Amino acid sequence: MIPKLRSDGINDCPTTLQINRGRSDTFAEPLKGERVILHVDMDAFFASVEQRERPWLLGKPVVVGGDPGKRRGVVAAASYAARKYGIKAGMPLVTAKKLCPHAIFLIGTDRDKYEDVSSRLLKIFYQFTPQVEPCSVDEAFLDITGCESLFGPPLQLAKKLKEKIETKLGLPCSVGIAPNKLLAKLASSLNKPDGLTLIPRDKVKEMLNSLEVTRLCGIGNKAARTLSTLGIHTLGELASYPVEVLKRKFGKNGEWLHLAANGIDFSPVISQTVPEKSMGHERTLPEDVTDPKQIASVLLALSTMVARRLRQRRVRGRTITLKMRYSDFVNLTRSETIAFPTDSEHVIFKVTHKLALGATSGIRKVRLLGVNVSRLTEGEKFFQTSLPFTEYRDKREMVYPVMDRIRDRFGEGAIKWAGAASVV
Ligand code: DCP
Ligand code: CA
Repeated sequence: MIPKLRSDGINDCPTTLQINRGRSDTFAEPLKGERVILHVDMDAFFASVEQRERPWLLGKPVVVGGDPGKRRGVVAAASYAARKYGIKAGMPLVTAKKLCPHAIFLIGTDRDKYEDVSSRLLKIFYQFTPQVEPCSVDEAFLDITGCESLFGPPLQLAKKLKEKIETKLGLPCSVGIAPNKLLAKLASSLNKPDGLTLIPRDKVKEMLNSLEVTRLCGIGNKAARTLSTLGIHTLGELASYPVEVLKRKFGKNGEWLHLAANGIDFSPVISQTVPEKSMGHERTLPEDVTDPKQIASVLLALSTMVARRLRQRRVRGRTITLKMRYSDFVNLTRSETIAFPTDSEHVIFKVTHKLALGATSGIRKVRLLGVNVSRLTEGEKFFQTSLPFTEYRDKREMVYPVMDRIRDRFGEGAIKWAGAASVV
């Protein structure tokens, strides 16, 4: 039986393994004849990067927020010392300040710094296996099946990886090892921070049994509320619940819930390959415009077209570029790189609109507008849906699949957002 998680997220379970430097008896051969998947997740990523630069902040409650104008004043990252006061990501900074007035509040606007760490991290992963699937700015899946002859058993490899990240980048991370991605992701979250957790196939039932359903990536609070009406609170209860009833209640997701609670997941690690370097659309306007509203409506339409193409190719991008040609044929391009890859028209629009506001005077006429998304990565939507709705996600994303299906059936111009120009 797994004891209940303590509020600080540390699990005392004897079948999970907290990293224990100097002890070799924890590195037994666990996963013969199975896929071996690692999930690496940096601990309190933005906060740890800031602490690394100011070592006197190590162990202190550190909160990284954004520029209040830009990020609506929410917590982006909280060090584990800050979390003891109840501070968590997404919380308004004012609330965080009330919970812990003596916390150190930093503004984390230097995205380039975090991205630089992110790409250095990726290079370290590739030293262990070519099968690497980054799934956010500070998380990745690594398929290390068959890597034993080079690095030893999975736990040993994971320990080497953690040590390399610590020596090269000076940052803490948590690693989960399991026979599939779903369980590896769960494992990395069980003993944060600085965790190293293995879920062997023969311990899945035991280790999942008493965990709350929301511990599993893909089961959000809304699903949990519906499940609780069925008397299901733990993964053990979900695993043994009749799948037919789940299907009636959740449609095709019912079957996924059943499989997931039983620790079954066949999704492959999709290593990062970039089929196209960027995707974009541009339009010469029927007449030159100065009105910011008209510019915004064209940008929304172009952002929607680009996002739809990204979704069709199942890729997402992080660098969003606005192109503008003025009536005197002078071209201007402005780019912004966001922390998480996106395929959301509203995220793309938000960025291009902001860039356009900085590049239009209301007097100079604009002749052409273009929207481009680059730094593309492949990946599974499933794991990205765990991101909260912040500047990286938009609630309207929930209707994208429906709108895409309408366009598939009736053509690109069949449906558009209110306020979007007709540019198809
Ligand atoms: N992030 C953000 N806004 C959010 C959530 C996250 O800007 N609402 C940024 C800051 C985080 C980074 O993304 O440091 C990684 O997000 P995680 O969800 O992995 O959270 P942390 O790494 O901060 O903490 P944990 O140790 O729980 O993984
Ligand atoms: Ca993290």
